[in-house]
Amino acid sequence: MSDPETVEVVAERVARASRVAVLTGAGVSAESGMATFREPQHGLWSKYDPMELAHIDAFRRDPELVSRWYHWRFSQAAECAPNPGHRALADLERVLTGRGCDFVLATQNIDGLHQQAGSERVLELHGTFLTWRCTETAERVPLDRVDFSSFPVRSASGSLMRPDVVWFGEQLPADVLRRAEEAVRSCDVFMTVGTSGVVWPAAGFCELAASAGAATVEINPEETPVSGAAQFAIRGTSARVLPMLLERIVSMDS
Ligand code: BV8
Repeated sequence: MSDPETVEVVAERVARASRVAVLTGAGVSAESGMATFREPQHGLWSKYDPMELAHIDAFRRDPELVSRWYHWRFSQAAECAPNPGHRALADLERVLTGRGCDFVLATQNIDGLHQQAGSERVLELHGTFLTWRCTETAERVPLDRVDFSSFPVRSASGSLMRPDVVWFGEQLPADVLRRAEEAVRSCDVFMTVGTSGVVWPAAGFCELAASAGAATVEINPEETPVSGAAQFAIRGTSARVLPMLLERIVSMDS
């Protein structure tokens, strides 16, 4: 089936759905200028593997290096704005909830761009780098109140601070994971967008949705390890495909 035909079929499924769940990954932020995990990091950080730096053991071993990496990443993010893909997902949430459809967006991204675009029902599976927290007290501090004058980053009382993200080797927040799995198990349509499908437990969501009887859709320019569990594949970028999908859904009555 060609992409336009697939978009049409998927739009019909979504327009008729009572419950829709979407999972996003770094690919959705790529067209905002955010580097994905799989593409080589630029400049200073090109010699480091993000999968190794985004690990609790890396922070324990070298909190200064890991803190500098996150400082560099959100400094990059400060230049980035939501792209048409983020905005289409925010509009889709508004249209579908306005029609009485239950909509949940679970993201693996930590950049806050979905919320900036207007998405409200967002589950941040892997946390956010827009908040840091004290490793002693777990007190959370917004980015603009964190002291980055020296590294590693410390609180006023001198305790180590860390980004409020979930590192490899750490459990996802239990409540967030429970709500995401609940949405994935009970949805009529599940869309996985801009994710390589290699990071667990999110990597298991497409299979989980399919086995629960949902129509499953992958939106990604490339095939991924979850493509086999996706009933429909739209091989394109999220910034191009999502606005097209939204436009078709809006034109259809529920
Ligand atoms: C846990 C936060 C219990 C920090 C991140 C089962 C089997 C094997 C291993 C495991 C398993 N269960 C658990 C594990 C261990 C581990 C894991 O999954 N390892 C794998 C990788 C081998 N998981 C964990 O540790 C998780 N915790 O399960 O706790 C436990 C613990 C240990 C052992 C057992 C159980 C915690 C995982 C969370 C890690 N934190 N991020 C930070 O961001 O800095 S993950 C991080 O990497 C990102 O959040 C993101 O999720 C991931 C990268 O994935 P993507 O988002 O998909 O990005 P990527 O670059 O890979 O792909 C981009 C895609 O977009 C590509 O497909 C590309 O084609 C596409 N694309 C590009 N441009 C576009 C596009 N698509 C659309 N439009 C475009 N324009």
